[in-house]
Amino acid sequence: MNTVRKQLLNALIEHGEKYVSGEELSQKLNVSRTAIWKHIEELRKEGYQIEAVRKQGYRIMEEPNTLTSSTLIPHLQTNWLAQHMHVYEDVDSTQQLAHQFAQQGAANGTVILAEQQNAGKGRLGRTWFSPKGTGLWMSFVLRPELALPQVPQLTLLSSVAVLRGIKQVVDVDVQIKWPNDLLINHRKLAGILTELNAEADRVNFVILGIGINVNQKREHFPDDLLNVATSLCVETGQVINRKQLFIHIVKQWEELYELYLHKGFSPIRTLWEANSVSMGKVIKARTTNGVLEGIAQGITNEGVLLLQDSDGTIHKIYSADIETKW
Ligand code: BTX
Repeated sequence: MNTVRKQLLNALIEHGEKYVSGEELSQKLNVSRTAIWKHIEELRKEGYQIEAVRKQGYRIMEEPNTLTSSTLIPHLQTNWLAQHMHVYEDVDSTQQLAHQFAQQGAANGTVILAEQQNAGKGRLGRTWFSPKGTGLWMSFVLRPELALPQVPQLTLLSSVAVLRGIKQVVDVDVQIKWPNDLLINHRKLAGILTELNAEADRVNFVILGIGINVNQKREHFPDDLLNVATSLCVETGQVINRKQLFIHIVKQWEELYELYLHKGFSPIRTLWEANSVSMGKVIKARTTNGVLEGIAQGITNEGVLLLQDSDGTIHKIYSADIETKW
């Protein structure tokens, strides 16, 4: 977006419901009142509903419902996360693009967001259903100074951040399932995919993918997901403002990450355990070495899941799919 238009948009957003006069805007941005009027027309073409009242000025009535960097960035409450954004209509996978951006030197905290993914990625070669305009499908480029074994902690941190961001926007009972799912009423609301680009002992970058079902109706899900997936709209009956959700999630993410950098994983672990669906319950863990059954005891400071089997032996689970027995 043109710089003057960006400044104009920021000025209108700052004034919220109050009018700001063409005169004041023209002085502030150092352009003529005719130029202000032309930029207002361009913003209207982008979907902003801007009211103009004689002798009072302009104000924004409604912002476009689509996600664009110009509609998101002015509202961000972060210092670095999402301050650089690339937003697309239609992509194969935001993960793929984020890897490319990271290889080309994208800054820490760059976010890639898409309205639709045609080949959304889950873990272990699985796919992630990402229909147009109804979810948040995004990937963060992160350049953390972490040792390799610490990287899975970022998945757990992300589940807490997404949960907290959701709760800021809508009153709903979300729970975390180790390692990477958010559930409502035992159905999958969101998934997190952490991918790593590293050398033997050094992290080059992490691409952290977050997929959240926001405004899908039940009938929008394909048959194979009908009984396993859900969306915020299905659970609450409300259409949720995706922009607000995004803004709160990135804010929570940045705050928790700063906490993590200063205080380590322990406070994140406490928050994670407090919101986990499986702690203290009997679970089945399908690992690459077979199936283990027992009680989920907690997670370690490395983010590893502890499972106690019927003999009392504690197993450390590094990677698995978990089934919880209700
Ligand atoms: P996962 O492997 O834990 O979950 C994938 C499984 O979840 C699928 O096999 C299917 O059963 C189910 N599933 C697929 N789509 C959905 C959906 N929309 N809602 C609920 N359940 C579903 C979880 O992997 C990690 C997903 C990360 C997705 C994000 S979106 C932005 C970024 N870009 C990208 O390509 N992936 C990530």
